[in-house]
Amino acid sequence: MTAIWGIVNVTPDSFSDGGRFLAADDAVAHGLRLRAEGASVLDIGGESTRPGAERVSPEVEQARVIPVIEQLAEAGVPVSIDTLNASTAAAAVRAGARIVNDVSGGLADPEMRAAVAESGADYVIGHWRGFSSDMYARAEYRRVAREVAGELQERIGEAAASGIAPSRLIVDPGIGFAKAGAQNWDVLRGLDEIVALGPRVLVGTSRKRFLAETLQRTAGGETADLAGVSTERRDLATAVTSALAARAGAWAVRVHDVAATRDALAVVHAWDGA
Ligand code: PMM
Repeated sequence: MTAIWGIVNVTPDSFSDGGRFLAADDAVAHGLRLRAEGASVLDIGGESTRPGAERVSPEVEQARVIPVIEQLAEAGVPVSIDTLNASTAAAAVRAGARIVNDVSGGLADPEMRAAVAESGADYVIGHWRGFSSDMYARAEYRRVAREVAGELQERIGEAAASGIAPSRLIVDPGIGFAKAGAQNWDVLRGLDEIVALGPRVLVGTSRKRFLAETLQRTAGGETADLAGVSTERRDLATAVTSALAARAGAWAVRVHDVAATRDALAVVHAWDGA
C-alpha cells in the first residue's frame, strides 16, 4: 500500500497554503488533521521552494519548524523535515524528526550528507539542478526520465560514500524542480526508470503548476493565467497523479489534500484486488 505524506508548510509565502499555518499551534492542528485523514508521515517545511521564492535564514526556518516538530513528535506522529539546510536537518532530528527531506539531494548544502549520516535519520534525495530563482533556465533535457534517474544515481553514490546506509535512502524525481510543463509528464511516464534505481520512491505532484497548466489547456484556456484553476481542481488532479504514481511503483506520495488521495489510492487498490 502506497504511503501518504501530508504537507505542513509553516511559511508565510507557500504558494498553496499561503501563510494559513504560520502559528505553530495551527500547524500542529493541521498536521493532526492530516494524520487522522490517513497521512503516515507529516512533512514539515519552513522555507518555500516555489519558483522565485526568497530564501530565509536557517534561524528563521528553525524558529518556524522546531516547535511544530516537537509537538507532533510528542504526539507520536512520524515527522519528516523538508529543508535544504544541514543545521535545520540536525535540529529537526533532535526535536524528533525521523526523516530528512532534501529536495536538492545534498547539492544545496555541502554539510547536509554528513549531518544526515550522523543523525541516523532516513534521507530523501530529490532531483534538483539549482535554486528556485533560476531553476527553469536549467530545465534542458534530451530524455528527461533517463537523465533524472542518472543524476539521482550520482546522488545515491555520494550519500553512500558519506556513510548513509542504502536502506535509509528514498529518491524523489523532483516534480517541478528544474522541469517545465510537459517535462514533468515525461518524468512521470518514465517513473519505472526511477523505481529501477532501487531505493524507495517518493513522488510529489501536489497542486503543482504543470497540473494547472494541463487543466487550463484542456479547457481551452491560456496557460499564462492559471488563477482560474482552483485549489480544489488541483487537488483532484493531484489525487489522480498520486494514484497513477502508486500504480507505477511509488512507495509514497506527498500531498496537501490527504483525504482525496487516500480515496484515490483506495480505488486503485480495489481495482487491483489488493
Ligand atoms: N515539492 C515541494 C516541496 N518539497 N519535497 C519532496 N520530497 N518532493 C517534492 O516534490 C517537493 C518537496 C514544493 O511544493 P510545496 O511548496 O507545495 O510544498
